[in-house]
This record gives sequence, structure tokens and C-alpha cells, in this order.
Amino acid sequence: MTEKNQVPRIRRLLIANRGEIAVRIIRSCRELGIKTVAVYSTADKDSLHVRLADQAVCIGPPPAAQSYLNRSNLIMAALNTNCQALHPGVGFLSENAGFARLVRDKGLVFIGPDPEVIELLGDKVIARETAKRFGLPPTPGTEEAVSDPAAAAELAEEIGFPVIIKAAAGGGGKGMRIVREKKAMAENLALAGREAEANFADGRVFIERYLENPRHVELQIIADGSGAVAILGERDCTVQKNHQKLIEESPSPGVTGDMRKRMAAGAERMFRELKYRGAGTIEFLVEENNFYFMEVNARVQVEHPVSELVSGTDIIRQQILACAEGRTELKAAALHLSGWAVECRINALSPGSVTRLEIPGGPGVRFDSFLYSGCTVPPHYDSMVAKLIVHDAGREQALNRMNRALDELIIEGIKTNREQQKYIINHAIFRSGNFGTSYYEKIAREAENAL
Ligand code: MV4
Repeated sequence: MTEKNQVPRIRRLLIANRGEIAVRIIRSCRELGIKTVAVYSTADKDSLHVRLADQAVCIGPPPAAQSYLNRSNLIMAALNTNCQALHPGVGFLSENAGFARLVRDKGLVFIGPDPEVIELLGDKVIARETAKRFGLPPTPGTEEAVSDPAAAAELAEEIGFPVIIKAAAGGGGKGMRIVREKKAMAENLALAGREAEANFADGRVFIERYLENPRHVELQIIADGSGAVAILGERDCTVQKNHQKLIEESPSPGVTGDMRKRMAAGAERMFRELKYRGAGTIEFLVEENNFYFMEVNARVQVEHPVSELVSGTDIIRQQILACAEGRTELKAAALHLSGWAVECRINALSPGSVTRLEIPGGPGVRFDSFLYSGCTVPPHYDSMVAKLIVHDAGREQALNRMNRALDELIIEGIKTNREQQKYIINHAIFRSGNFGTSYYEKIAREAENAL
């Protein structure tokens, strides 16, 4: 008997991921009436996502390369358990066009955009030019990859120093080099090219004007692949440490109404023209009243819950419906964003066993995690063990609620960054809402001395 909201086409879905995002996907699948298959490495055999899934398949030893990145083991697990779909989650193979193509060629629905769209948006040079066509200006820079040092130095002079060299196939800050004067161009261009080749097997680099202290603002989008595009507001992810986001919030304290309208208009046109399907994020740098297109993340993101709370949407559910059925339950015109949401990522500072876990609760408090009392946090993977997310009427109230929730949170047995997060959300500069990407460096030293 199919429930009203069931997705008839997909009866069983394999989650090619682990940790809190695997738990998160299982929850939406259960509400859609979709059976789930978890995969796990031998280090994760007692994990929460293994317990919550309907079935679980061991896909190899702990190293990600031999398990969560092992394409044939993942595909075999999906086919051997009669799945109709595969969800890549975040990180791992979630933006790998070759894997998406392999999944599709094996007759499975890949919960993500078409491989061709992943490929197009994964090339930062093409993505910048595409965005420009839809009214989303990139930071002033080169329209193509550069390799000749003399030409690069000339282009940089036209752009205006300081400039930043970025990998065309890169992202997340890897291989970025800031150049403040012409004579330093040749050496940095060569270094950036070598790092790009080493990290992304593609040595192409391009140059942009370097913004000294921008905000990182991103738009959450859900599109059904046939032209309907819903924008679920923006997120501010400016507080980062070594290009790892620490705190995210929605809306952004640095975005004005007019800027929001112009970003959304461009994003809608771009995703409609691309016939984008599923969940996607457009990242911008914001400085004063200007926004600059940076890149597209063609997948769901770790920080999606803050957009869920201000829009009252289950983003994973809509992503699955869009990719499995070409439809969503969202009416773009009816989307109403309300209140303010903040997320603190809780990172383990050491692996080990959790001997005690007390989870905060009460109105507007959400805890997304794979932790349970007695569980083991393995050393092999990403250090994030939980996300604490709060929602309230405005920013001040939300930050006070976050402070209360962080006080209630108890994780014993492993060290975490809970105290550092409390310090940041109560810091006067953070509370003022007036800070850019250099913020973290500024208070990191203070926090380390104070704690
Ligand atoms: C920039 C930038 C300043 N100017 N591009 C960081 C990783 C990747 N998301 C791009 N990043 C940046 N690109 C130009 N033209 C500053 C950063 C940056 C940053 C951006 C957002 C949030 C935190 C950051 C931390 C360091 C550098």
C-alpha cells in the first residue's frame, strides 16, 4: 500500500556516505517510504547510520580510498541489494562527474544533477563565464586559464594588485596563492600550477582580484530539472578556519534586500537555463554592497539545516523528489522565509570513545549527529561529529539560544571545540554582525589564549 507521499519509482536507495549526513538522508528516506542501504568501512561497523538503515553492506577497510571512494564496491553494493538510486551525500564522490556517469550507466538514479552539469560547474573558469551571462558577476579577473608568467603579470596589473591565483578544477581554498606585487607573479603562478596538478590532476589556474576581507554568502537552490527553481534564502559562512566552515547562519547579516533580489534573480535564471536538477548552492564573496560569483556546489551541503529551519523545508526530501521524479513539493512563489537560524559545527579534537553524551533540546534546537553514548569516533575521516542548529525570531535571540544549547551540550570521552564555539558566538565582533573572512584569524589567537 503506497503512502500518499511515497516516491513509487525509488523503493530502495543506497547512501554512499557515512556519519551525520548518512543519518540525515536515512531520516528523509524513511518519511518518503524508501528503504535504505548503508555502506560502511570496518571502522564504522557499529555506526549509527548502519543501525538506522534497513540494510548495511561492508565496502572495505578504513582508508576512504579503499571504501567510501571505492566506486566499484559502492556500485556493486547498490546493484546487489536491488537499489534503484544512490545518494552521494557530501564530500567523497558527491561532485565527481565520472562517478555520477557510472551510476547512471549502471541504471541507477544519481541523487544529484546530470554528470554534464557537474562537469560544467566543476570547471571554475567555465562556471565564472556562465554565471556572468546570468547577471552574477565574478570577481574581476581573467576569462581564461593563464600559464605564461609575463602575460599573467600584465593581466594582474590590469585587474589591480593584490590578486589571487586559483585552480580551475579546484575549490575549498586548495592551491590558492595571493600575489601582492608584479615581481612575485612568476614564482606563485608556477607553485599554484603545480599544486593544482597535484591536487586536482588539472594544472590550469586563473587570476582574480583579491578581496581582503569579504563575507562568504551562498544561496540554497532546489530545482526540479524542468525549469522550476526555488531559492531558499542565503547562508553566511564567513567564519572559517583553514577553509573549513565553523559557523553558518541564515539570513546573512551582510546582505541587503536589494542585493538578495539581484542574487536570487541571477541564480534562478542560471539554474533554469542549465536545467539543473536537485539541490545546489551558489557561493558568493560579498564586500560592502557588491557581490561576486565564486563557485557552485552541485550537491547538498553540510550546512543545509539553517536553510531548512528558516524555510520550513526538508531539503534532502525535495532533492530526492527532484532527482527521482522531476518534481518537488515547493511552490517558489509560496516560499516564506522566517526567523534566524545558526549552526555550530562540533568537531572532535581527538578520536576516541564517547563515554557520556547529553543532547540539548527545547524550542528551536536541533542536533544532527551520528554520536551515541559509547560510540567510537574513528581517526580516519572528517573531524565533524555533530551540528548544533538553533532557530529563533531574530539574530540576537538565536545566538542567545545557541549559547544556552552549547551550555547544555555534554560530550565526554573525546575533546571537542564546544568552548571555542561559545567564545566565537559571544564575541562582540561576531555579535555585531560586522566581520569578514579575516575575522577568524583575528579572534582565533584570542580564543586560544582565553581557553
Ligand atoms: C577569495 C578570497 C578573496 N578574494 N577570492 C576561500 C576558499 C574558497 N571558497 C575561496 N576562498 C576565498 N576566495 C577572492 N577573489 C578569499 C577567500 C577566502 C575565504 C572566503 C570565504 C570565507 C573564508 C575565507 C577564508 C580565506 C580565504
